[in-house]
Amino acid sequence: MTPDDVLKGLYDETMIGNAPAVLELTNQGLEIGMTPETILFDALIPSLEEVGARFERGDYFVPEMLIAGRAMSGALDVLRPLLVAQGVESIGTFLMGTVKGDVHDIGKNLVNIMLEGAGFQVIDIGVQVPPEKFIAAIEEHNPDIVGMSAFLTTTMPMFKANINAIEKAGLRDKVIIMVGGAPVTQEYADVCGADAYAADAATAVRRAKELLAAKRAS
Ligand code: B1M
Repeated sequence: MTPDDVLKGLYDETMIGNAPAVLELTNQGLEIGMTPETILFDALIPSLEEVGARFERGDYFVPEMLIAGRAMSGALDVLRPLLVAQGVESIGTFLMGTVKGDVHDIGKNLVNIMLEGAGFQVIDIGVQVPPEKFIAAIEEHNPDIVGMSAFLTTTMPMFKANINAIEKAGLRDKVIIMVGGAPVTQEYADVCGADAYAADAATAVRRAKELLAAKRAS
């Protein structure tokens, strides 16, 4: 099998949510020397983007999105240890959650993997996280950065609700707040009062490092 066969197979099998085939192809790709990044960015993510486009056109429904998402998550489990730096000393703590009302977690998990790969200690508090859970986790873990993901236009307002609650709890000055997720924009992040926005996992890592350096310098 050539790398192109693997990429095409991964794209097609993710699209139809064939989790065993996606797992098998991921392992085969790695065996023939493909990088985890190639598998992720040249096959898995484009395939999920097409799944979303089909859903928008009415060609796919929630079950199809669900099984495609599960197939991608299975591959991420294999890629995670390869993308995450081993034995690196933590450069900072990043608390991450998907906001209340939102169950999407693939993008959040990918950002987490990249952050861990860059040396952050990531505390993932899961999906559908209400403001009080963010606050309890900040009090417990004392993170440098709090990350919030939202993937629906209907759940994006939870950023502001969370930030208000963090302010009310007297914790706003202690943490940097970063937001992201498919429908989020820099303008929306500014309106919510977040300190930073990132459109993708690589940018999230870069912004996190910049913000941390600025915080430590001040
Ligand atoms: Co949903 N869904 N979904 N879905 N789903 C989207 C998001 C949608 C865009 C599809 C579409 O219409 N094209 C649409 C939202 C439209 C909108 O509001 N703008 C949508 C909808 C409508 C829904 C439901 C309402 C459908 C319904 O029930 N009628 C429902 C809502 C459920 C809920 O949350 N309450 C729903 C359900 C689901 C499933 C459960 C079936 C499944 C989720 C499985 C899971 O996550 N475990 C699912 C899926 C798979 C998708 C799509 C197809 C794929 C999402 C994904 O994983 N993308 C998605 C379509 C799409 O995005 N094209 C869609 C890959 C991922 C790597 O990218 O998530 O963008 P992304 O993450 C990126 C960046 O956003 C960024 O970095 C990541 C990596 O580069 N990022 C951050 C993310 N978090 C960040 C945080 C940061 C910084 C950057 O700082 C803290």
